[in-house]
Amino acid sequence: MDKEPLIYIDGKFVEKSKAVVSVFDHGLLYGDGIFEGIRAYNGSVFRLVDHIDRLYDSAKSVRLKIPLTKHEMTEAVLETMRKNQLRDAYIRLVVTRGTGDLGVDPSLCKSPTVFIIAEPMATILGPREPKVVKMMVSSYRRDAVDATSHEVKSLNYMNSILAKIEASSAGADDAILLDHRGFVSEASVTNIFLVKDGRVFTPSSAAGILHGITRERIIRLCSDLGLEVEERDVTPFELAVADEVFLVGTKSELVAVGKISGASVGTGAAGPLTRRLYQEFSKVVQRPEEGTPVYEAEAETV
Ligand code: PXG
Repeated sequence: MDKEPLIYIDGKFVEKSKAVVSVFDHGLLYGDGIFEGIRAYNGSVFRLVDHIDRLYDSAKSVRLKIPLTKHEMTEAVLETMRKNQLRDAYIRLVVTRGTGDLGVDPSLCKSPTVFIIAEPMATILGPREPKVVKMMVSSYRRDAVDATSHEVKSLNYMNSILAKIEASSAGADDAILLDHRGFVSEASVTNIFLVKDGRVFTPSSAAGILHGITRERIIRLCSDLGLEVEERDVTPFELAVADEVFLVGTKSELVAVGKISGASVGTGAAGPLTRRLYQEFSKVVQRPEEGTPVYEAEAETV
Protein backbone atom coordinates (compact mmCIF):
# COMPACT_ATOMS: atom_id res chain seq x y z
CA MET A 1 0.00 0.00 0.00
CA ASP A 2 1.16 3.54 -0.73
CA LYS A 3 2.45 5.52 2.21
CA GLU A 4 -0.32 7.58 3.78
CA PRO A 5 -0.10 11.39 3.84
CA LEU A 6 0.98 12.81 7.19
CA ILE A 7 -1.21 15.36 8.92
CA TYR A 8 0.03 17.76 11.61
CA ILE A 9 -2.19 17.71 14.70
CA ASP A 10 -1.20 19.59 17.87
CA GLY A 11 2.53 19.22 17.36
CA LYS A 12 2.53 15.63 16.07
CA PHE A 13 2.43 14.08 12.63
CA VAL A 14 -0.14 11.32 12.21
CA GLU A 15 -1.24 9.24 9.23
CA LYS A 16 -4.32 10.52 7.40
CA SER A 17 -6.48 7.55 8.49
CA LYS A 18 -5.65 8.32 12.13
CA ALA A 19 -5.97 12.10 11.88
CA VAL A 20 -9.07 12.78 13.97
CA VAL A 21 -10.44 15.46 16.28
CA SER A 22 -12.91 15.06 19.13
CA VAL A 23 -16.67 15.21 18.55
CA PHE A 24 -16.61 17.72 21.44
CA ASP A 25 -14.34 20.08 19.48
CA HIS A 26 -16.11 23.42 19.18
CA GLY A 27 -14.77 23.80 15.65
CA LEU A 28 -17.15 20.98 14.76
CA LEU A 29 -19.96 21.68 17.24
CA TYR A 30 -20.21 25.43 16.57
CA GLY A 31 -17.93 26.35 13.67
CA ASP A 32 -15.86 28.06 16.36
CA GLY A 33 -12.48 28.28 14.72
CA ILE A 34 -10.46 29.87 11.97
CA PHE A 35 -8.46 28.67 9.00
CA GLU A 36 -6.25 29.46 6.04
CA GLY A 37 -6.13 27.95 2.55
CA ILE A 38 -2.58 28.27 1.27
CA ARG A 39 -0.78 27.18 -1.86
CA ALA A 40 2.76 26.16 -2.66
CA TYR A 41 4.31 26.52 -6.09
CA ASN A 42 7.52 24.74 -7.01
CA GLY A 43 8.79 24.30 -3.46
CA SER A 44 7.85 27.77 -2.20
CA VAL A 45 4.78 28.52 -0.06
CA PHE A 46 3.10 31.42 -1.82
CA ARG A 47 2.71 34.51 0.41
CA LEU A 48 3.02 32.44 3.57
CA VAL A 49 3.84 35.51 5.67
CA ASP A 50 0.53 37.13 4.62
CA HIS A 51 -1.43 33.95 5.41
CA ILE A 52 0.15 33.64 8.85
CA ASP A 53 -0.54 37.32 9.57
CA ARG A 54 -4.18 36.93 8.49
CA LEU A 55 -4.59 33.80 10.63
CA TYR A 56 -3.40 35.66 13.71
CA ASP A 57 -5.66 38.62 12.89
CA SER A 58 -8.63 36.24 12.55
CA ALA A 59 -7.66 34.69 15.91
CA LYS A 60 -7.41 38.07 17.61
CA SER A 61 -10.79 39.18 16.32
CA VAL A 62 -12.51 36.11 17.79
CA ARG A 63 -10.36 36.13 20.96
CA LEU A 64 -8.74 32.82 20.26
CA LYS A 65 -5.22 32.44 21.61
CA ILE A 66 -3.13 30.35 19.21
CA PRO A 67 -0.73 28.18 21.28
CA LEU A 68 2.14 28.71 18.81
CA THR A 69 4.16 31.77 17.87
CA LYS A 70 3.97 32.94 14.26
CA HIS A 71 7.45 31.51 13.75
CA GLU A 72 6.46 28.12 15.17
CA MET A 73 3.31 28.08 13.02
CA THR A 74 5.34 28.91 9.91
CA GLU A 75 7.73 26.05 10.73
CA ALA A 76 4.81 23.66 11.27
CA VAL A 77 3.47 24.50 7.80
CA LEU A 78 6.88 24.03 6.18
CA GLU A 79 7.47 20.79 8.07
CA THR A 80 4.10 19.44 6.90
CA MET A 81 5.21 20.13 3.33
CA ARG A 82 8.56 18.41 3.93
CA LYS A 83 7.10 15.36 5.67
CA ASN A 84 4.91 14.80 2.62
CA GLN A 85 7.70 15.69 0.16
CA LEU A 86 5.53 18.21 -1.63
CA ARG A 87 6.46 21.03 -4.00
CA ASP A 88 3.11 22.05 -5.55
CA ALA A 89 0.41 21.78 -2.94
CA TYR A 90 -2.73 23.09 -1.30
CA ILE A 91 -2.37 23.54 2.44
CA ARG A 92 -5.25 23.79 4.91
CA LEU A 93 -4.32 25.25 8.27
CA VAL A 94 -7.06 25.11 10.89
CA VAL A 95 -7.20 26.35 14.48
CA THR A 96 -10.34 25.50 16.43
CA ARG A 97 -11.42 26.65 19.87
CA GLY A 98 -10.64 23.11 21.02
CA THR A 99 -12.46 20.47 23.01
CA GLY A 100 -15.17 21.70 25.35
CA ASP A 101 -18.57 20.50 26.47
CA LEU A 102 -21.92 20.71 24.69
CA GLY A 103 -22.48 24.32 25.77
CA VAL A 104 -21.50 27.15 23.45
CA ASP A 105 -19.31 28.81 26.09
CA PRO A 106 -15.77 28.92 24.68
CA SER A 107 -14.23 29.52 28.11
CA LEU A 108 -14.67 25.79 28.84
CA CYS A 109 -12.41 24.85 25.92
CA LYS A 110 -9.00 24.30 27.46
CA SER A 111 -6.71 24.62 24.47
CA PRO A 112 -7.15 25.22 20.75
CA THR A 113 -6.74 22.35 18.30
CA VAL A 114 -4.27 23.05 15.49
CA PHE A 115 -4.08 20.91 12.39
CA ILE A 116 -2.41 21.22 9.01
CA ILE A 117 -3.21 19.19 5.89
CA ALA A 118 -1.06 19.46 2.75
CA GLU A 119 -2.10 17.76 -0.47
CA PRO A 120 -0.51 17.78 -3.90
CA MET A 121 -2.13 20.30 -6.24
CA ALA A 122 -0.97 21.47 -9.64
CA THR A 123 -1.59 25.01 -10.87
CA ILE A 124 -4.12 25.81 -13.59
CA LEU A 125 -2.16 28.97 -14.38
CA GLY A 126 0.10 28.82 -17.39
CA PRO A 127 0.39 29.52 -21.06
CA ARG A 128 -3.16 28.40 -21.79
CA GLU A 129 -6.27 30.58 -21.62
CA PRO A 130 -8.02 31.23 -18.31
CA LYS A 131 -10.92 28.99 -17.42
CA VAL A 132 -14.32 30.63 -18.02
CA VAL A 133 -17.14 30.11 -15.50
CA LYS A 134 -20.89 30.78 -15.30
CA MET A 135 -22.10 32.64 -12.23
CA MET A 136 -25.47 33.56 -10.81
CA VAL A 137 -26.33 36.43 -8.49
CA SER A 138 -27.40 34.69 -5.31
CA SER A 139 -30.57 35.35 -3.38
CA TYR A 140 -28.47 34.93 -0.22
CA ARG A 141 -26.79 38.10 1.05
CA ARG A 142 -23.22 38.17 2.34
CA ASP A 143 -23.17 38.42 6.14
CA ALA A 144 -22.85 42.05 7.18
CA VAL A 145 -19.70 43.51 8.72
CA ASP A 146 -21.52 43.70 12.07
CA ALA A 147 -22.63 40.05 11.81
CA THR A 148 -20.55 36.89 11.21
CA SER A 149 -18.43 38.83 8.75
CA HIS A 150 -16.30 37.02 6.20
CA GLU A 151 -13.55 39.46 7.08
CA VAL A 152 -12.82 36.81 9.69
CA LYS A 153 -11.71 33.63 7.97
CA SER A 154 -13.80 31.55 10.33
CA LEU A 155 -15.15 28.00 10.09
CA ASN A 156 -18.66 29.42 9.47
CA TYR A 157 -19.13 28.92 5.74
CA MET A 158 -22.87 28.26 5.71
CA ASN A 159 -23.50 31.59 3.96
CA SER A 160 -21.20 30.57 1.09
CA ILE A 161 -22.41 26.98 1.07
CA LEU A 162 -26.08 27.96 0.69
CA ALA A 163 -25.17 30.30 -2.16
CA LYS A 164 -23.14 27.53 -3.80
CA ILE A 165 -26.02 25.02 -3.53
CA GLU A 166 -28.42 27.54 -5.03
CA ALA A 167 -26.01 28.27 -7.90
CA SER A 168 -25.41 24.57 -8.63
CA SER A 169 -29.16 23.87 -8.65
CA ALA A 170 -29.58 26.65 -11.21
CA GLY A 171 -26.84 25.17 -13.43
CA ALA A 172 -24.23 27.83 -12.61
CA ASP A 173 -20.69 27.10 -11.45
CA ASP A 174 -20.82 29.45 -8.49
CA ALA A 175 -22.62 32.40 -6.91
CA ILE A 176 -21.92 36.11 -6.60
CA LEU A 177 -23.32 37.43 -3.34
CA LEU A 178 -24.58 40.95 -2.72
CA ASP A 179 -24.09 42.56 0.67
CA HIS A 180 -26.99 43.52 2.93
CA ARG A 181 -27.13 46.98 1.27
CA GLY A 182 -27.42 45.48 -2.22
CA PHE A 183 -23.83 46.13 -3.36
CA VAL A 184 -21.68 43.39 -4.89
CA SER A 185 -19.47 41.62 -2.32
CA GLU A 186 -17.69 38.50 -3.55
CA ALA A 187 -18.25 34.96 -4.81
CA SER A 188 -18.58 31.98 -2.45
CA VAL A 189 -14.81 31.51 -2.03
CA THR A 190 -13.24 34.10 -4.33
CA ASN A 191 -12.97 37.88 -4.61
CA ILE A 192 -14.35 39.64 -7.67
CA PHE A 193 -12.94 42.23 -10.07
CA LEU A 194 -14.73 44.16 -12.86
CA VAL A 195 -13.34 45.93 -15.90
CA LYS A 196 -15.24 48.75 -17.62
CA ASP A 197 -13.79 51.05 -20.30
CA GLY A 198 -10.26 50.00 -19.31
CA ARG A 199 -10.79 50.77 -15.61
CA VAL A 200 -10.67 48.11 -12.90
CA PHE A 201 -12.95 47.97 -9.84
CA THR A 202 -13.29 45.67 -6.87
CA PRO A 203 -15.61 45.82 -3.85
CA SER A 204 -14.12 47.32 -0.69
CA SER A 205 -14.18 46.10 2.92
CA ALA A 206 -17.60 47.71 3.42
CA ALA A 207 -19.14 44.81 1.46
CA GLY A 208 -18.10 42.28 4.13
CA ILE A 209 -15.54 40.55 1.93
CA LEU A 210 -12.64 38.41 2.97
CA HIS A 211 -9.45 40.43 2.55
CA GLY A 212 -8.14 37.99 0.00
CA ILE A 213 -4.41 37.54 -0.35
CA THR A 214 -4.79 36.90 -4.08
CA ARG A 215 -6.96 40.04 -4.34
CA GLU A 216 -4.25 42.10 -2.69
CA ARG A 217 -1.56 40.65 -4.96
CA ILE A 218 -3.67 41.27 -8.08
CA ILE A 219 -4.23 44.91 -7.05
CA ARG A 220 -0.44 45.34 -6.79
CA LEU A 221 0.07 43.54 -10.08
CA CYS A 222 -2.39 45.93 -11.76
CA SER A 223 -0.54 48.86 -10.28
CA ASP A 224 2.78 47.50 -11.63
CA LEU A 225 1.11 47.34 -15.05
CA GLY A 226 -0.01 50.96 -14.75
CA LEU A 227 -3.64 50.21 -13.84
CA GLU A 228 -5.02 51.66 -10.64
CA VAL A 229 -7.71 49.46 -9.10
CA GLU A 230 -10.61 51.35 -7.51
CA GLU A 231 -11.71 49.69 -4.27
CA ARG A 232 -15.26 50.92 -3.80
CA ASP A 233 -18.92 49.95 -3.66
CA VAL A 234 -19.96 48.20 -6.87
CA THR A 235 -23.63 48.04 -7.88
CA PRO A 236 -25.43 45.10 -9.54
CA PHE A 237 -25.93 47.44 -12.53
CA GLU A 238 -22.17 47.84 -12.88
CA LEU A 239 -21.81 44.08 -12.73
CA ALA A 240 -24.44 43.68 -15.48
CA VAL A 241 -22.71 46.12 -17.86
CA ALA A 242 -19.05 45.23 -17.13
CA ASP A 243 -16.79 44.51 -20.11
CA GLU A 244 -14.92 41.85 -18.13
CA VAL A 245 -15.39 40.15 -14.78
CA PHE A 246 -12.91 37.81 -13.14
CA LEU A 247 -12.53 35.98 -9.83
CA VAL A 248 -9.41 35.45 -7.75
CA GLY A 249 -8.55 33.22 -4.82
CA THR A 250 -5.84 30.87 -3.58
CA LYS A 251 -7.48 27.69 -4.81
CA SER A 252 -9.20 29.00 -7.95
CA GLU A 253 -6.24 31.27 -8.81
CA LEU A 254 -7.71 33.51 -11.56
CA VAL A 255 -10.79 32.59 -13.59
CA ALA A 256 -12.82 34.58 -16.10
CA VAL A 257 -16.58 35.01 -15.74
CA GLY A 258 -18.40 34.33 -19.04
CA LYS A 259 -21.99 34.62 -17.87
CA ILE A 260 -23.86 36.09 -14.93
CA SER A 261 -27.43 34.88 -14.31
CA GLY A 262 -27.66 33.82 -17.95
CA ALA A 263 -26.39 37.09 -19.50
CA SER A 264 -23.00 37.19 -21.25
CA VAL A 265 -20.21 39.27 -19.80
CA GLY A 266 -18.68 41.09 -22.77
CA THR A 267 -18.31 38.53 -25.56
CA GLY A 268 -18.71 35.66 -23.12
CA ALA A 269 -15.04 34.69 -23.45
CA ALA A 270 -12.13 35.84 -21.27
CA GLY A 271 -11.48 39.52 -22.03
CA PRO A 272 -8.09 41.04 -22.95
CA LEU A 273 -7.27 42.45 -19.52
CA THR A 274 -8.31 39.23 -17.75
CA ARG A 275 -6.03 37.28 -20.09
CA ARG A 276 -3.13 39.65 -19.54
CA LEU A 277 -3.46 39.49 -15.76
CA TYR A 278 -3.76 35.71 -15.94
CA GLN A 279 -0.50 35.50 -17.87
CA GLU A 280 1.30 37.92 -15.56
CA PHE A 281 -0.04 36.25 -12.42
CA SER A 282 1.16 32.87 -13.80
CA LYS A 283 4.69 34.30 -13.67
CA VAL A 284 4.25 35.94 -10.26
CA VAL A 285 3.33 32.69 -8.46
CA GLN A 286 6.47 30.97 -9.75
CA ARG A 287 8.86 33.62 -8.40
CA PRO A 288 10.63 32.22 -5.32
CA GLU A 289 10.66 35.63 -3.63
CA GLU A 290 6.84 35.62 -3.59
CA GLY A 291 6.88 32.85 -1.04
CA THR A 292 8.76 31.02 1.69
CA PRO A 293 11.06 28.21 0.54
CA VAL A 294 10.23 24.76 1.90
CA TYR A 295 13.57 23.07 1.36
CA GLU A 296 16.83 24.34 2.80
CA ALA A 297 19.01 24.13 -0.29
CA GLU A 298 16.56 26.48 -1.98
CA ALA A 299 16.49 28.82 1.01
CA GLU A 300 20.23 29.35 0.62
CA THR A 301 19.97 30.34 -3.02
CA VAL A 302 17.26 32.94 -2.38
N1 PXG B 1 -13.45 35.21 -0.22
C1 PXG B 1 -13.78 34.16 0.56
C2 PXG B 1 -15.06 34.17 1.30
C3 PXG B 1 -12.89 33.07 0.67
O1 PXG B 1 -13.22 32.03 1.45
C4 PXG B 1 -11.37 34.21 -0.84
C5 PXG B 1 -12.28 35.25 -0.91
C6 PXG B 1 -10.05 34.34 -1.54
O2 PXG B 1 -9.03 34.65 -0.59
P1 PXG B 1 -7.51 34.26 -0.80
O3 PXG B 1 -6.82 34.77 0.39
O4 PXG B 1 -7.46 32.77 -0.94
O5 PXG B 1 -7.06 34.94 -2.04
C7 PXG B 1 -11.67 33.07 -0.06
C8 PXG B 1 -10.74 31.90 -0.04
C9 PXG B 1 -11.95 26.75 -1.94
C10 PXG B 1 -11.94 27.52 -0.66
O6 PXG B 1 -12.39 25.59 -1.92
C11 PXG B 1 -11.41 28.82 -0.57
C12 PXG B 1 -11.48 29.53 0.63
C13 PXG B 1 -12.07 28.90 1.70
C14 PXG B 1 -12.58 27.64 1.62
C15 PXG B 1 -12.51 26.92 0.44
O7 PXG B 1 -11.53 27.28 -2.98
N2 PXG B 1 -11.04 30.83 0.86
